[in-house]
Amino acid sequence: MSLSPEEKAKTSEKFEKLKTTQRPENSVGLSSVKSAIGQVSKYMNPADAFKLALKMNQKGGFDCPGCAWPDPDDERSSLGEFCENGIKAIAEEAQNKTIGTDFFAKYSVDELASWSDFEIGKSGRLAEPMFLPEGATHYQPMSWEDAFKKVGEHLNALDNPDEAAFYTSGRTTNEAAFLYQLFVREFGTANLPDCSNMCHEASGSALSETLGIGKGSVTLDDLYKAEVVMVVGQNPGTNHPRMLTALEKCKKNGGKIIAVNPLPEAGLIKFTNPQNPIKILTGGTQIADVFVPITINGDVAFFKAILLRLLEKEDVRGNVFDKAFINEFTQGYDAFITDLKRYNFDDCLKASGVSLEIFNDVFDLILNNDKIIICWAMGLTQHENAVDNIRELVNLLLLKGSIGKEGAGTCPVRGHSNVQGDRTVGIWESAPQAFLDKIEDKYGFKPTNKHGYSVIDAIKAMHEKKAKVFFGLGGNFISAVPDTAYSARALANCNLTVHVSTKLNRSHVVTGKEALILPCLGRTEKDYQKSGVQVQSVENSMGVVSATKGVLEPCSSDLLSEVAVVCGVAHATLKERSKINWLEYKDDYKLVRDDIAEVVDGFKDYNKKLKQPAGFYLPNGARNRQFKTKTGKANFSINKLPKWKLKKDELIMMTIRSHDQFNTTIYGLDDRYRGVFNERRIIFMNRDDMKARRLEEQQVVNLKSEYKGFIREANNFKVVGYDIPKNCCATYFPETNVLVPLDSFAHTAKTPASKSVIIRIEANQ
Ligand SMILES: Nc1nc2c(c(=O)[nH]1)N[C@H]1C(S)=C(S)[C@@H](COP(=O)(O)OP(=O)(O)OC[C@H]3O[C@@H](n4cnc5c(=O)[nH]c(N)nc54)[C@H](O)[C@@H]3O)O[C@H]1N2
Ligand SMILES: Nc1nc2c(c(=O)[nH]1)N[C@H]1C(S)=C(S)[C@@H](COP(=O)(O)OP(=O)(O)OC[C@H]3O[C@@H](n4cnc5c(=O)[nH]c(N)nc54)[C@H](O)[C@@H]3O)O[C@H]1N2
Ligand SMILES: [Mo]
Repeated sequence: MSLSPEEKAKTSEKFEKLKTTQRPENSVGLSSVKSAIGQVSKYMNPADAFKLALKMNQKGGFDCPGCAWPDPDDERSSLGEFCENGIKAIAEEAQNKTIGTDFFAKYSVDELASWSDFEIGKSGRLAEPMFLPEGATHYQPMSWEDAFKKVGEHLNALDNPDEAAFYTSGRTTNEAAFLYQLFVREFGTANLPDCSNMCHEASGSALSETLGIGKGSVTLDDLYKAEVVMVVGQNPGTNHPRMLTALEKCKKNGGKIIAVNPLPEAGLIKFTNPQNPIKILTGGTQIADVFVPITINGDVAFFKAILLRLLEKEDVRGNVFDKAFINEFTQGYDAFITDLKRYNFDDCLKASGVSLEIFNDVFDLILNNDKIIICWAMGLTQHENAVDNIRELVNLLLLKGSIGKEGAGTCPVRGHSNVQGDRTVGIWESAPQAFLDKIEDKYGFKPTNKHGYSVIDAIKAMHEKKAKVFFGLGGNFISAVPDTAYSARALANCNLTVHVSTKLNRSHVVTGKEALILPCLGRTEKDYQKSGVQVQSVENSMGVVSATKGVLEPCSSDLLSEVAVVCGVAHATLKERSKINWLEYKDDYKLVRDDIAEVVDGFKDYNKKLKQPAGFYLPNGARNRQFKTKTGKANFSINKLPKWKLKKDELIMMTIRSHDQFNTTIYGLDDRYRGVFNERRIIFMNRDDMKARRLEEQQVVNLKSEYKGFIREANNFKVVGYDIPKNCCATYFPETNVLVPLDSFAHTAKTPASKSVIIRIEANQ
């Protein structure tokens, strides 16, 4: 009997051997060097590892495939911009073990589905194209030519191009992403869901509306010069370790750091720079000057409390707000102040869960400084009111005039290494008309101006059988998206699912009637094409575009680059009806960049500028106080206090990353900085909440989420008592994605509310 899609999509419920210890105060340092070496030696020969370490994030080397934190423009450490989790990301990709015909003949799709995500990830690099025929139990090999033909046949058999959805994950380079969206638009749809829909979409929505650009405004240099940096809803010690070096530099220059987070995350509390041997021996820097243990989704309330107090002071002193800035550059101030006065400070502070004492520490820093930077990540973007979270922090920056000047501004810290670049070059289901017009001018076809599917729309469309072909350029759709069971059924409804991937993942086993796995080169590998080894490019979190070039030989001779895959699929699908010579681009990626230079703002002389060792900055209006909004000014916004309430027994749950994972890729089973070892099926709980429910440490529980009358379940989790505010709890993504309702998402942006899932806990006898 074959497993149902819902069963295949479920993470393994098997327990490992959980061990917990006291949460360590220090992060990074010697233990991280050890952990990284351990990870590398599992997979790679030492000579390759050394070569990679020297080239990672170096000028002329390759861009780390991990996070999107920028590299310093000038001095870079000679040991590579070392980062434990960066090393893990490249070790994961640059491994020697490969899988192909024999592996897939041995293991059926059902058997692979029964493995844990950790086991799936360990199997090795995908080495040849594989095809799963309808009704078959095993994948079988297929030539590239036949695979392209297969995709083309399915796409051309659709009644309408809108019956296909083309997903992108944020590792895709600018060159591949630009060609991909060009193909999709020429094919005739704007169905371009991407990982940013689940990530920083809420930031993009809020920032575009208020400041006229969906990206952050600061540079690394600003971070060094800020007087106050707030790090809100972000765990840099694990997810952006090199950011700690920038925060450390800011502190050295006299800056103060405020961490706003339900958890006392290790990197924020203490940090030892791994490139500084003296510090490793003597202990690290205390990074956060003030730690604010906010309740989950208490951020609008917390910001409102700050805004209210500022207004009180302004009324008395008259010099708290930057009136010159407000008058010249903003719009909506009066309406904003009128609305703010409807709220009461005590109510707001209470809703945030923060004590008055801690609030006062934060308030003093905000009141007395105006070079303020606010950094944030998923802790703010994955709520129903995520857009409000970000608009409210923008209100604070606007009042203080803390934008578009040195040491001040917005800093949404991006996830995937090129998620920002992908959007810049056109991976956007609702791209602006001006961009579509430029495509029309250049290529002579008219791209649809209908908005396409975002991730949530695509899942619904597949579920309703309105979309019948799913194509994924990178990523692990089924494990990344919310509402796993519903989404699995959606994928299974498709006629064809296709994944362009480096590694095996769960999406390869939760398939449509037919399925293809198309293996591609990773960032670390040399990309040989007719004109020689290709350079590609990526954009980091601060809008710097730089070159990336692989240094290792490809792990299999049967891999294609993402660019070549896109060109192959486009050619096989569009054939003579295309206005574009698809096969030309893959021979020389400079041609792609010449096109990008013509179509996308800010890329003039792209090929030439890419030769600058540290890359080049894209234009950024907010950085220069040129706010390209509908009003031509920076807009104050009016945001309601979120009204969610917990019923008796309910908790609010955030789904977060452990220290040993990159999104759905599980490197290991430890979460060292939180003192958790050898287990991922855990739930972090406040000890009083445990007592009230008579739950013991390590007791096994089942989790239930009820949303609009529908109950979702995830079973077998062990309770871990932790320093987390009352009524809050945390579990790891993707194990609990099954609990995240598809209909619970951020207004305007449709980012799934993965950080505010309301659950109940039941003891499992
Ligand atoms: N090693 C590694 N690096 C990565 C990734 C990875 O998985 N592994 N993923 C990459 C990607 S795609 C992304 S988007 C980023 C993600 O980077 P993060 O956003 O740092 O990742 P999360 O684990 O989702 O952590 C969210 C943080 O927000 C806090 N939080 C949750 N809810 C709230 C809230 O309501 N309010 C506040 N103030 N805080 C809250 C959590 O306690 C946690 O510290 O990292 C990127 N870098
Ligand atoms: N509950 C919950 N859900 C979440 C989140 C959360 O915090 N909580 N976070 C969300 C966020 S922020 C994000 S960004 C998404 C991530 O969603 P995705 O981007 O879809 O997921 P990843 O796990 O990053 O994708 C990993 C896969 O990408 C493939 N891959 C790796 N490198 C390459 C490459 O160079 N090229 C190609 N073609 N493939 C490659 C490998 O096969 C690997 O298995 O998940 C979202 N889902
Ligand atoms: Mo992300």
